[in-house]
This record gives sequence, C-alpha cells and structure tokens, in this order.
Amino acid sequence: MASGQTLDAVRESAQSINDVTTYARVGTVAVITIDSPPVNALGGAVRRGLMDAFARAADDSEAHAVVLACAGRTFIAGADIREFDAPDPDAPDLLDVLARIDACPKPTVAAIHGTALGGGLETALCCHYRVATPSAKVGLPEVALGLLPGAGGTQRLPRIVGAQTALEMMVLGKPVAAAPAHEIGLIDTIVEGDLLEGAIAFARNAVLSGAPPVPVRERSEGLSLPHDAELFARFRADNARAFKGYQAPENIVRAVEAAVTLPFEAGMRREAELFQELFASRQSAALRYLFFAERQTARVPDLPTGTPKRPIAKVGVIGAGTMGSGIAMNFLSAGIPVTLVEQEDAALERGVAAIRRNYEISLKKGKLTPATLDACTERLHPSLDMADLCEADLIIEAVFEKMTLKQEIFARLDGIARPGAILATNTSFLDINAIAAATSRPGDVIGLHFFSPANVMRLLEVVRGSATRPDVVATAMGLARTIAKIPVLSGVCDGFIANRMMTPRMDAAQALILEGPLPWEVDKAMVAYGFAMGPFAMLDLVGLDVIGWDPATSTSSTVTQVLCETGRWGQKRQAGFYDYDATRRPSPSPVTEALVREFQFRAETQPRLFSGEEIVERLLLPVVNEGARILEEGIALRASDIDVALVMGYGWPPVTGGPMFWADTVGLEKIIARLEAIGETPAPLLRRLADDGAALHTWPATA
Ligand code: 3H9
Repeated sequence: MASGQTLDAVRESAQSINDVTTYARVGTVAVITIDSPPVNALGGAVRRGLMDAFARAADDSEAHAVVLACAGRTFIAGADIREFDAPDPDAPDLLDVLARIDACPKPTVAAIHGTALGGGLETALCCHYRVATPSAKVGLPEVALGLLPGAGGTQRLPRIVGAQTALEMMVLGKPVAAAPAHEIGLIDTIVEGDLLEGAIAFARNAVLSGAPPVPVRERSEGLSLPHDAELFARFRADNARAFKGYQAPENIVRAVEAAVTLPFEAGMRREAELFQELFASRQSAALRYLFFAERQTARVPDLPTGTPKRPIAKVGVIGAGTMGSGIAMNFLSAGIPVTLVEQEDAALERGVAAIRRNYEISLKKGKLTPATLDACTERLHPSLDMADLCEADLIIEAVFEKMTLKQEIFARLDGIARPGAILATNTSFLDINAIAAATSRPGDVIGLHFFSPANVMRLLEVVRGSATRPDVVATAMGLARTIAKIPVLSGVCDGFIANRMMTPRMDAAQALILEGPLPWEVDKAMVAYGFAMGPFAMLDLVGLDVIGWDPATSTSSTVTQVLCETGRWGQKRQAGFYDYDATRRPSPSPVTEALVREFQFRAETQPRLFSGEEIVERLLLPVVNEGARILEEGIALRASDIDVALVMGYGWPPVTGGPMFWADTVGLEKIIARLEAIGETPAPLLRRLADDGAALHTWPATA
C-alpha cells in the first residue's frame, strides 16, 4: 500500500475505544492509536484505552499482529507526572496494562516517533518489536524526577542492551537517538518513509516469518553479555558525580543488579520496592515540582495566549566581552544572524576569537558538526560601527555596569534602531526604567539578564520596566525558548530576582564567621547541603577585588576588606579566604584564620561551635525571607519562579526544590521562629501563609 493510503485505511476503519484511543485494522494488522495531547502521557484515559484496545486485538480473529502508534508530536512521553499526586482511582494500574500488552500472543510492534520516554519506552519494551523514525529518541529519564523506571524498565532494558548500557541510560538519563538505539538492539528497524506503513509492513513480516515472538522478559542476550562482578562497583565509581547527593542513581543500580541476578518476576518486585522508596522521597517531590515549575515560568497572567509577538530575525549585541560574546552565541546557535559591535578592533577580535574557540570546544566534544560550526560563525557579523545595528529587530547591550555609559548607549541607539526594534540591556542590577528614560521609546526597552557563561547557563531573567509594552515582554518570553533558555519574569529592583536573593546569603556568611565558624566550615556545610561550592570559595573564584572593593575607600572594617588590602584577592593570587597551590587546589589558610579570630575578638562575640545544620539555616533563612518580600512587592510572579531562578542561575541544589520549596519542607512556623531567633523580622507574607496553613512554594495559587 502506498504512503498516504495506509493512513487513509487506518482512518477509515478506525473505531473509538475511548476518547484518546482508536482501533483499526489494515488487512491482518490491528493498529492501536493513542491521541492524548500534548505528549500522550500515560494518564488514566490512555491506560484504560490501552487495556481495552489490547484485549480487543487479542480477541480479533482477523488480526494476526498489532501495531501501537501515537498521533501528534510524539510517542508516549512517559507516565503522567501530573497524576502522581492525584491518581485516577478508576483507571487500571499501569503495571496491569503493561502486563496485558506483554502477554499479547500476536506479534506486537511499537511505532515510535518523537520521544519514547520513561513509561513510554517501558510500554514499547512490552511490545515484541520497536520500529522508529530516524529522528526519534528513546530514553528512561526518570532519574531527573528523582525516580527509577518503575514499569519494568530496569528489568527489561538490561535484557536487551546489557547491564552497562542500561545503567548509563537510566543513571545519566540522556535519551538515545534512533541510530545508536538501533545499533544496541533497542530499536529493531529505522523506518525512512512513512512510519505507520513501515510498522505495518514489519508486523506482517513478523507474522510471515512464522517464528513465535519472544517477549522481552524472556530474552537474555543482554544478560549474557560478558560483565564482571566489579561492573556495579566500577559504574558507581566512574559516575560518582551523578550519585553525589542523589538517591535515585543508587536505587537504579540496585534494580539492575536484581535484573542480572534474579528471575524476572522477583526482579520486578525488587524494582517496585525501590521505586516506592524513591516515590515517597522528598527529593523526588522536589524534582517533580521543579519539572512543572520550569514549564510554568513562561506563563504571564496578564499576557494571555495570543498576545502578539514581534518577529526577531536579526539581532545586535553591543559589547564583545565575555557576556556579549556568550549572548551572541545563543542566537548564532539558534540560526539567527548577529551583528556584534565593539569600540576597538582588539576587543572585537578577542570576542570573535572567544566565540570561535567555544564552538571548537563543542566540535571536539562531538556536540557540533563542522558544518554547523561554519554556519554559526558565518551568521556572525563583527562591526566597529553602532550604525550597523540599524536593521536589527533586537539589540542587546552588554557593556560595563555603569548607568551613565548605558544611558549614553541607549540615547545613541534611539537614533539608530529601526522603529519597533526591541532595545534590551543585560544589566544585572541597574534600574531599567532609568535606562529606558534615555530613549524616546521606553515601551520598547526591556532587561534581558543572562547568567555567566551566557552560552551555557539556562536562566534568562526578563526584566519588565514600568513602560515596557506587553508585546515586547511576550516576544522576550517566547524568544527564550528559541535560544533554549528558561525565562523568569522579574520586576525592576536592585539585583532583580536571582542576585537580590543571593545577597542575604553572602551577608549572612560574612556575619556568621564573626560568631565562630571559619570560612571553610561554612563552605563545608553548604556543600553538604548540595551546593557545588560554598560562599567563600565562590568569592575566591570570582575575585574579592571585583565584588565592590574600592582601595580608595577601604576602611579595614571587614575581613574581606583586609584580605583585599593585603593582596589576597582569591584564586588568581593563589590567596584569598583559602590558600591555593599551583593547581588552584584550596587549603584552609592560617592567615585568614588569624584574621577571622582577630575580628571575632574585636566584635566581642563568644565564638562557639555551630552544627552544619545550624550554619545552613543561618545562611538560608534570610534568603527565604527575601524571597517572601520579592513576592509581596510583586517583583516575581510566583514563588516557583524564584526557585527556578536560583536552581538555574545559582546552582541551588535541585533536590531541595529551591529556597521556597525548602522553606515549606522545614515548615513556615519554624522558619518564622528561627528568623526571629536570629533577629530578623519575618516578611508578613510568611506569617499570613503560616496562619492559613498554606504553602509558600505554590503561592499565589492562581498564577
Ligand atoms: C515515568 O514514566 C515513570 C514510570 O517509569 C513508572 C511509573 C510507575 N506527564 O516539555 P514540554 C507536559 S516518569 C505529564 O514543554 P517539549 C508538560 O508539562 C515520566 N505532562 O514540551 C507541558 O505541559 P504544558 C518519564 C507532561 O516539546 C507539555 O507536556 N518521562 C509530561 O519541550 C509539553 O511539554 C519524562 O520524564 C508527562 N510525562 O518536550 C519525560 N511530559 O504545556 C518528561 C510533558 O501544560 N517530558 N508533559 O506546560 C519531557 O521530557 C518533555 O516534555 C518532552 C517534550 C521531551 C516529552
């Protein structure tokens, strides 16, 4: 049957099983189609549909084989994560549905397009065969939700691809493209033409071959791959970073150990125990919350769907420093030409060279092809003349953080930019309204605050000035997706959301070392909490001299000032809060310790011991309080936006859910009491929520 005819035949004979499932027959092949937008997740209706459709296929004497396909943009993208906290009591359990598919006596073929992820791939693994389009991807990414594949994935996948590859796929959670999935036997055939037609042809051939189909649970080629007793220990050691602070990877390893050592049914029982343990964990609750929080940030209540957006086909970036060149890369990689403007030749060349170097690193890592590298660099137009920005649809200023300089640039841009162009500033704390006032078009001015390195960090703070037009905000929020960023909308205030939130943590750390803990003890507690580095190691990395220290006005009144005055500027001087060896390995510094002790003496505090937990509280409570104030002032739309901003922009440990989620896990009453105990006034919002027995992380309920 020619392409198109197959689809017509399916459409013509399709009968509804329920709202999201149809059953059709093309000759002797039954075709079950799931159509449950947006991603065909395995919610109650899909499970019911699958259960009934496979029963029908088994009973249909005319059907000799079964194809499972999906409508829309993707194959099944997994269990329905929304249902995890509100299960549908009337729908069959996923494991029972999959057991029915698994027991189908006729050859079953999953026809995969888009992404078959998590429970989606587990469903496909209950079919005898899997065929896919060349662009399809398959994976078991449950680890990102603090879970393990709990619908047989840990038991079936190793039976096909072996323990090592299964561990890589599940612990690292990265989807695998169709071609490599075919190489490891996970996909049986890649269909170049029409997927459904290819799948039906494959099913017919399976019937014609006459060989009884073997369910994956009975296959063992993966298990008989040579693997030694050390495999699991070695895997843990080789991937130590993935395990540190996360519970799910260890449970995944244990489940795969069970697949290798136990019969299938016993392995399934072990998988269920290990899954339940994770499902009930705080880590998984936090990661599931962040999954939806990330997807919610782009929704702006006063910008309804359909708010017009301005087309952005050409971008200008002013300033070719680290930020400017990183910002430019985002657009070049997304296929948008960029004019990069600098004042002097040498600076421009440095910026262009940095962009090329970054792309070459990606090429070496295999993340880019030579052709893509060429295409990206060809889209770059370096210039020494701001007038060359006259055709840009969006111009982003990324120069030194000085108000007068920025105002001067925006005043000049006013005369250069075409009418309707969006004028953005990458300032990280300056007043966008004051910058906008330098133009005759403040409605077109917006803040686009990228985080360093701008080509890597996923957070984009979109700062709405008091005059910024709705279509400019809508364009910026939409554009973020084009350049693979997560946009968080902020109002204008000093430091916007992310930087403003982190200031109290730094202040608290500086104050705390006067009460007893040394800088490395503070850092150790924060690393144990899950941060990649503590505040003092961070200061040393950034450079103490660049965090607002001015030799002309330095008064030797803080530990940081004295360190700066004595040239201990951090890693670059091999001395800061820590001492550093030639390879920049830190060790506690006796010089810093003596200095801190002297300051403790002068402050007349009685230094005492602090537990790690107490240190964490002292640093994080003021952050939570600041977050509540940011919400009260309407700077952030919702608490979950704050959490996303800090997880994405400041490496806040995702397993804690971010500061707002963390506060709820501690309990708002306790947060208030502890804040009062350290002499801080709790934000009224905290008190209100605590009195109502409400949560902070879901505030406001309507946003
Ligand atoms: C699992 O399977 C557990 C099992 O092992 C065992 C159970 C016993 N559920 O990301 P997008 C929504 S755990 C519900 O913007 P894209 C999403 O919220 C699951 N909803 O699109 C959004 O809704 P809205 C394992 C889901 O094209 C909309 O779909 N699977 C789910 O950039 C579009 O999403 C995963 O972890 C879901 N599973 O990316 C896969 N997935 O429009 C998770 C998505 O209202 N999903 N939504 O904001 C993804 O990675 C991406 O969504 C995907 C599409 C790649 C599929």
